[in-house]
Amino acid sequence: MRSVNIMKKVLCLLLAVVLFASVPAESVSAAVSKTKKAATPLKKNGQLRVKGTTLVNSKGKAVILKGVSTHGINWFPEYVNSSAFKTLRDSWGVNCIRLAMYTEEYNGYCSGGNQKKLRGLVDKGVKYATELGMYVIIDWHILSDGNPNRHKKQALSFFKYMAKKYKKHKNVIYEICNEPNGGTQWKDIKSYAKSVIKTIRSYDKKNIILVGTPTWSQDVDVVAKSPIKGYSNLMYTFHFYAATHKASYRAKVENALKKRLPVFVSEFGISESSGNGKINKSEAGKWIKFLKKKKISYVCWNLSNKNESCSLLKRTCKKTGKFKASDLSAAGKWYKSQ
Ligand code: IDC
Repeated sequence: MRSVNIMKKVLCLLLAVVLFASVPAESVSAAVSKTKKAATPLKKNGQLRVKGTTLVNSKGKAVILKGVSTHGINWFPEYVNSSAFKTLRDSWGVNCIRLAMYTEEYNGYCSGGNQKKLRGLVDKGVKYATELGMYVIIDWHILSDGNPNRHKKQALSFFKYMAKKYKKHKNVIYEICNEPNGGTQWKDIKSYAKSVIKTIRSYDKKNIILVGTPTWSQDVDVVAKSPIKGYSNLMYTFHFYAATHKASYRAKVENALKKRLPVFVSEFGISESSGNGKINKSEAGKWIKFLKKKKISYVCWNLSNKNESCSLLKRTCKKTGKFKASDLSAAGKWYKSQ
């Protein structure tokens, strides 16, 4: 009786081995890639925090966010959709979306735009990113308004709304002022930032907050001399456009890192700083190599088909998702290949 049982077991085992060996290699790799797909960027990394100058995941391991920024969501709301984000995640390897909401330009949040509608767009963007397990930056995109204090009251109520709503989301990042400019000094930005950070932190204790720096978010070296004290998980933004900003700007970042300032590139392009003109792939390559070496996260401007060389889509591309190689601009092709 016992030997019959053993025989049965041996036969079963043999059968299993034969069956496994006959499964075509493709379906094994399909199954593997399916499990890989299931592990979204968010599942893999969970709650992010800042350790020293680096962004780390829930296990304390360094993580680099590689993102794409929308154009202004008030100009190009059509790209805030799940299919676009999914394409970026699955075929570009993007793990972070930046939702740029202009405050001043073209019906911006503080210049006559429909605030309820704009908040709704941000909410939609956060929802899609969350469903896809991607990180998402809520960007208060000051630009021609120069000094963030100009719309400080509105910023406080906007971030109060967002932080209250997203305090339990592990994938939300707040960017409180895109690019201070027009001679706005660090001390002015710092005082604005302290108020906004205090408001955010009274609801959301953990998520990363990105603080803009003087001169279109480039003077990280200046900020490094007197960073904001008393809060954790703050990072400072550095922006560059590769055809304009080269080695001397990398030196500014190095300088800031040496002084232990956590830096995050929440916007860059490979065109000139106007967003147009030539693109410079070789300089862009140097930047990416540098950022990877320093473990700095980066987000590329921008997902739209606007007729500008910084746009990632061709002017003729009318699609708002499922982009193919033929839909991409030169900048888009370059970024996807990274
Ligand atoms: C540009 C857009 C362009 C728009 C302009 C508004 O690409 O379509 O007309 O803003 O003034 C930045 C800004 C970002 C700029 C971008 C390119 O953060 O808003 O977008 N840029 O000029 N800083 C440096 C370059």
